[in-house]
Amino acid sequence: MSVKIKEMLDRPEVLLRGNFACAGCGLSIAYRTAISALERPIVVIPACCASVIQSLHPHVTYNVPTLNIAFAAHASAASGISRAKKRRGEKVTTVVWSGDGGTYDIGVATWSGAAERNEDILHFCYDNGFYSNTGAQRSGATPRGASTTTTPTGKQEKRKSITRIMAAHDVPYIATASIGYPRDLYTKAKKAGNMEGYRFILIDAPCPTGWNSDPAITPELGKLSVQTGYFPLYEVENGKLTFSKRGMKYRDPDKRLPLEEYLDRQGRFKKMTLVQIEELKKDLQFEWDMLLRME
Ligand SMILES: Cc1ncc(C[n+]2csc(CCOP(=O)(O)OP(=O)(O)O)c2C)c(N)n1
Ligand code: SF4
Repeated sequence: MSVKIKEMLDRPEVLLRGNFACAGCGLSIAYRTAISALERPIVVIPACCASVIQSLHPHVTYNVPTLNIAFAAHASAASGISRAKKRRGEKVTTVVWSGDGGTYDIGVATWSGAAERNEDILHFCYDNGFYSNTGAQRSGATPRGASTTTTPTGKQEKRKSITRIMAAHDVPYIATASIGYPRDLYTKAKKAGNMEGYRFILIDAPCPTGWNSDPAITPELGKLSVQTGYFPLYEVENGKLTFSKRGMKYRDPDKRLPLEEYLDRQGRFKKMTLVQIEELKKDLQFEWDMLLRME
C-alpha cells in the first residue's frame, strides 16, 4: 500500500541546499525521495555524479553519513559496514547508491559477490543510461540508438537487463521505480528498508545535461518513460514478479503512449533513424516478454 504524501513531506531533508546538482537533475530527486524513506541510513557512494553533487567539505550537502569509495568497491565496502554494525548491535540501513556505470558495468563483480552472500544491503541504482559525470560516455544501460560521446551515431547494442541479472542471484527483493512517480519510489524504498538481505531498486533518473532535455520536464520524462513502456514498474520477491499499480496497464502494448513521445523530447535520440527506432521498440518488447514470463 502506498504511503501518505504527508509522511513523505514530514521526513527530514537528506539533500541540503547549496548542492552542485544541475537544474532538473533526476538523480537528486531520486536521492531525496528514496533516502528520506529510510531509518538511520549509511550511504556508500562509488565515483559518479552523486559523489560530485554533494559539494566539498566543510559544505557537504548530504545530511546522512556517507562513505565515498572507489568505483568498483561499493558493495564490498557496504558489506563491511553492515557486518560491523550488526556485530555492535547497532540497527542501521546500509545503502549502496550507485549510477548505472557503477552497477551495470564497473561494479558488477562487487555487487554480485555481495548479492550471492545475501549481505544486508539496500542497493539503489539511479539509472540515467550513461556515464554522466565524466562527459556522457555510453554504459551497459544506454538504450540502442541513443547518441553519447562514445556512440555519436547511436549505440549499436541493446541495453542490459540488470534486474534480470540481479534476479538470477535470487535476492529477496528487486524493484524498479521512476522519479516521475515519487510516491511509488518512496513506498518501495521504505518497504525494502524494512527487509533484510540484499535488496535492489533500479530508479529511472533523467539527466537533462546529458540527455539534452529541458530541465523543467524532468518529472514529465520520468512519467513518459513508464507510460510509453520504456521503463516498466514492478517488484520481484522470491523470484515472482508483480507489476506495480502505476505501471500495470502498460503490460498491454495498446495502452502505452507512442514511444516517439518520449524520444522526441530528448536530444540524445534526435539522430535516430526509423530503422533504429523500430529496433529499439523490439528491444523493449523483448524485455516486456521476458518480464511477463516471471509473473
Ligand atoms: C576504475 C575507475 N574507472 C573510471 C573512473 C572514472 N569515472 C568516475 S565516475 C565515472 C562515471 C560514472 O558513471 P555512472 O556510474 O553511470 O554515474 P553517473 O556519472 O552517470 O552519475 C567514471 C568513468 C574511476 N573513477 N574509476
Ligand atoms: S550531469 Fe546529469 S546526473 Fe549529473 S548532476 Fe547533472 S543532471 Fe544530474
